[in-house]
Amino acid sequence: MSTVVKRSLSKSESKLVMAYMYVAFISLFIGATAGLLQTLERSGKFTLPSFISYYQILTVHGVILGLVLTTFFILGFMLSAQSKTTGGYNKTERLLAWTSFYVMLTGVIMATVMILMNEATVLYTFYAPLQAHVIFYIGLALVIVGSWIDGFVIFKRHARFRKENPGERTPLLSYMAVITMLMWQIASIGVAVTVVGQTIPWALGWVDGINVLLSRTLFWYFGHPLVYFWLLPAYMMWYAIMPKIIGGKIFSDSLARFTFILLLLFSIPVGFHHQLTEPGIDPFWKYIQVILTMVVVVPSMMTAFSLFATFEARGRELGARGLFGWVKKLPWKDARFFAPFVGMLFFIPGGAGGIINASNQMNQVIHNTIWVTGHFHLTAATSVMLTFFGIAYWLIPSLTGRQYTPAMNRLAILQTVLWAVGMTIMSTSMHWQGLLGAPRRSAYSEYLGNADTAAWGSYQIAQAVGGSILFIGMIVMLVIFINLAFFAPKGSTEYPVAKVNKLEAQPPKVFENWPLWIGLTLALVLFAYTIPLIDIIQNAPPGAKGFKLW
Ligand code: HAS
Repeated sequence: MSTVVKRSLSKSESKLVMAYMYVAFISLFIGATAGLLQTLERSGKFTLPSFISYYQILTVHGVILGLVLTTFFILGFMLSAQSKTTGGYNKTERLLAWTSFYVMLTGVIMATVMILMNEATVLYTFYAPLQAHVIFYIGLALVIVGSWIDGFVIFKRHARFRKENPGERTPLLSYMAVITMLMWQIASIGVAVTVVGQTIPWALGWVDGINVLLSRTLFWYFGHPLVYFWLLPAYMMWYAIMPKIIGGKIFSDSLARFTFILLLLFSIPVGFHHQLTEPGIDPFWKYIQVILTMVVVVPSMMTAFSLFATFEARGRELGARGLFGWVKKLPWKDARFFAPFVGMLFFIPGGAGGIINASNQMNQVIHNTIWVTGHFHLTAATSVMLTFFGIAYWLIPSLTGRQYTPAMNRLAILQTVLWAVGMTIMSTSMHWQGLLGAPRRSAYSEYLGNADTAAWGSYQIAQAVGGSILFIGMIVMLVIFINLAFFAPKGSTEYPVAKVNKLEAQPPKVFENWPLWIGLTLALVLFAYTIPLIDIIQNAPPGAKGFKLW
């Protein structure tokens, strides 16, 4: 009997999305291997070979995981979700998406070669006055410009859907992809300005100075929305795909759209919460941006509420009783549910840590300590990554026309457990060691001879243990990916998209009023940044004025 091979997208679009996925999973391997080496070096028990420096490895880890894996996975996933729910791309849109892919890939290769040649050991934030080879900066600029092209594909397809289906509700996943890319485009202008206007001329020797504070401020104008660029696709999965996996319905389509609007408005004007300890920025504007940071916590709280409601409603539908009876009714043995769910659980302490970070006085305690590294390993490396892994379990076989087999599902459950255990050990010890004052981004967090630092060594060993478990988890993930891409039995796997509750009214028309939301976003950005930026430029020290304004 022949098996029916059915892809969730057309063959050409499956190929397109898979191209993004290959880059993402190769990046996972390179970046996570660098991570293992870091934890081993920090443990004080291993020494890297003399031709590799700790900071070079740390740059590989940050750039390849934080910028390359995420960007390729996210764009691939969003293209797939939009194509699935709008009815596919036309030839021009596909061509543009391929152009975007190749522009980004060229940039990645340029940046990676420079890092490997030790010409760009500047970490993923490439703070001046650390200086890299100009090819590294041009490479990063290409990644950004390439991603913009995909953004335009997503905007264009959404607009085409509205034109072709007047009066109809736009698909939720397409709407969310538009918001994510709008946020990304507006935010990445900051990093593009600093790279093109400041860093490249400086790296080429055209100017002999750089306004460091300005470059850091433009970086963090982009840096916080960058972390939301990682989070929003996970939210897309939690809101619009997870309900289908558990057999339920979207709790509220309008609430989900409203959450994304709030995330667009408030994700950008908050970069100063990464610069609370930096001199040269007026405390009043730091205070304003801390308030805005607390505002951007609200849509995440709304998301938590919405998810609880989705789970509870489904549990009760299946006959659950009592306050928490619904927990038992969730499909614990299905890794497509289990992996993202564990990601959500980790987001509770991860989010709480973020609120601590953003609270000015507490930030003085944890800033530049390894606590911060613990924070983003909970949020980005667990909540987001486990969700991305959970997506990969069905997305890859659905694109390659293969089956998600029970054997792979068991391996995926094991992967989730390994990741959760490894991350609990590593991240908890990072948080504790950070509270004891251990610095981040340093290979030298050794015992310094006083009571506080006496315990550092044991925390570092715990981090190496956690890091090693994570490394095994990464290998298991790659085994699953390779199996689902090339070896799983031919067949079909569902691309799960949840339906809206029939009783729910149409979302308010104003949600599609893009000039309004873009205008409000820009207004908030101008409010939060205009005066401090003028201040930073006007009061720059003489050496920082190499390039007149910059
Ligand atoms: Fe952060 C530093 C503040 C979220 C990533 N953050 C970083 C850095 C990274 C990062 C990479 O204010 C380091 C950058 C560097 O290299 O220097 N962060 C926040 C705040 C939030 C936050 C307020 N961060 C994230 C997310 C990230 C991320 C998300 C990646 C994806 N962060 C900071 C600050 C710093 C910082 C300061 C600078 C520190 C310094 O001094 O350097 C918030 O958005 C968090 C809101 C989240 C919540 C949680 C909601 C919970 C949900 C799950 C529900 C669970 C369910 C399941 C339903 C309020 C949605 C439960 C079921 C049961 C049965 C129980």
